[in-house]
Amino acid sequence: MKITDVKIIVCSPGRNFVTVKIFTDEGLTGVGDATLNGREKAVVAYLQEHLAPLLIGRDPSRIEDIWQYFYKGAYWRRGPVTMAAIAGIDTALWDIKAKAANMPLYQLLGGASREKVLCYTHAQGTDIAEAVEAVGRRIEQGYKAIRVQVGIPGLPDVYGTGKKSVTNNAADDAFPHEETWSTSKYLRYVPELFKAVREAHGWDIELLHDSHHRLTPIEAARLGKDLEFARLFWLEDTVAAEYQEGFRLIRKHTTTPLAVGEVFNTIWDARLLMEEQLIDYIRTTTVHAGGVTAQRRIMDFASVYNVRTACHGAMDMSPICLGANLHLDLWVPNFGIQEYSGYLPEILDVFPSAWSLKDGYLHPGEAIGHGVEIDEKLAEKYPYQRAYLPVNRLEDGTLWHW
Ligand code: EZ4
Ligand code: CO
Repeated sequence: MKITDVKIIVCSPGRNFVTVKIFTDEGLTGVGDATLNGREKAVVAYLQEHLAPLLIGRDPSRIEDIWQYFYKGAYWRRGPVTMAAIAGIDTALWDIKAKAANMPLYQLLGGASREKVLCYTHAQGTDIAEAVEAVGRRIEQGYKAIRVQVGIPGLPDVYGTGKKSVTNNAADDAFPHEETWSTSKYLRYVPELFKAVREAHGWDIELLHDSHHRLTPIEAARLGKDLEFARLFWLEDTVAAEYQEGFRLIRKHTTTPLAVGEVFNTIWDARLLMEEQLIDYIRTTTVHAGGVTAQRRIMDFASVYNVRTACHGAMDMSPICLGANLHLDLWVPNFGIQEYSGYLPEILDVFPSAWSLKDGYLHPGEAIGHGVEIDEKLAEKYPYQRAYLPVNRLEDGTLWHW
């Protein structure tokens, strides 16, 4: 088999997605997600100008060699743009390989280790009462694990709670939306949130929380301690993860389980955290960590250190990324949980998907390949819109981590 064409498709059915579609001389095609929220066109240029031309005529079955060729062959390694581009190609190649084998992808990876994939979804409110109600609605929908975020009194809009943060879309004014942050206000309020959620909904539901990179290690340690009573499933992204040694300090102070890694793009970003068992869950995902090939390697490495998997799965990764993740999730022995924030109906129309959700569990489906396609005609109706993730400032104007 030979690769005959590579198409890079950009569409915006509610938010921007970059999709790689690979064509072969035997008529098989494969698709992969290459979306990098807010920097989509950088990945498109990387793919179009540098990678796609080097794929024509290659044997699509040589997935590992193609991965190494683009990773080592660039000389310039790692980074979110490079790795999202490689991921788009790699995921499309696994799709083709599984279709050629006439199997769902999870069968190629080693087969199912479980019947279904536990997921967590999001609930949020501008205040505690609203957040408690939102959790109740999610429980009624059958979810077994819920990430809860709340607005903080005195701060106009906070990560994960307002419309702007949820859509992450700045198309209306073409500048990133700006939020305001105060760590001391946040640290005082969050334990109140989880006290109220436990009082209202009891102990049978798994609860998670995301600090979105905003704390210092000692602040994260305090929050972890203050939340121990609530028995969280995890506390996510407490500190900006460039400073990985900071996790040693957090770990010494709290038994609240820790998750990190949605912005990681290689196995090396997670090495120290895993080797020293400083985290409990690794949040890398196929699109941002270099595709199925690289994500599988990270998952295997994690298993050596009792770290469990927890693929990032917010709406700004396309249903193709979720589909690929679900095949890995169904196979991986050290599975933890899969994030699922749901998709707008327009997105699901553009990306017909074999995966399904039932009673708080996902399943990749039995379609051959990874089971997600793109409706190119429909995608054309949703042209790219320039959009950014928000930025975040302290009350005195200092630019902070979003
Ligand atoms: O902010 O996907 O755990 N999920 C998250 C997400 C991220 C966005 C960034 O692109 O933190 O909501
Ligand atoms: Co997160």
